[in-house]
Amino acid sequence: VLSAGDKTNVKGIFAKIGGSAEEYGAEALERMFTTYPQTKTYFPHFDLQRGSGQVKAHGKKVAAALVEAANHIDDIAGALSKLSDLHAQKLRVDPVNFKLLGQCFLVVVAIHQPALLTPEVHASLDKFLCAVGTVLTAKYR
Ligand code: ZNH
Repeated sequence: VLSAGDKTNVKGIFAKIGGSAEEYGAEALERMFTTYPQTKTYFPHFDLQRGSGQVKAHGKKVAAALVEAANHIDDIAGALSKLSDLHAQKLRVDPVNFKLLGQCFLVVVAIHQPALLTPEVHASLDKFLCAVGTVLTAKYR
């Protein structure tokens, strides 16, 4: 469960990241595909080469969903309800992969914003990304 402090930290870091979130989303995906090649199996229809326009566009969508979740941090399930349906009914991404992408996103933030990612903010962002993963896999059965 995200504490009041976690919520403040998460909103704060997204505010500071601003428009770079889109880039970070794409970089996190690239990092995930390189580090955990098994994750590529969900994207057989994508060009997954470095600098791929499809990965950039997808990174933008993922980042937008994270920003949306951060903006509705008291009701992440409501904010991502449609996306949760999509992942459960259509995409059926194995839940372990959400942890992998979350870790990659943390690494990307750490690389670009080392000063912002204090241990407290790191812990809060980690909890938040886990919460998003939980929501996106909540409707699996
Ligand atoms: Zn996912 C899709 C988000 C994770 C896989 N996604 C998607 C989208 C979004 C997202 C926003 C779009 C939708 C529409 O279009 O409507 N994801 C997300 C998030 C996360 C995720 C936020 C966390 C954090 N995913 C994930 C993972 C995976 C995935 C982990 C694997 C590995 N997704 C996916 C796919 C898709 C998606 C496959 C589809 C794509 C296309 O386009 O086709």
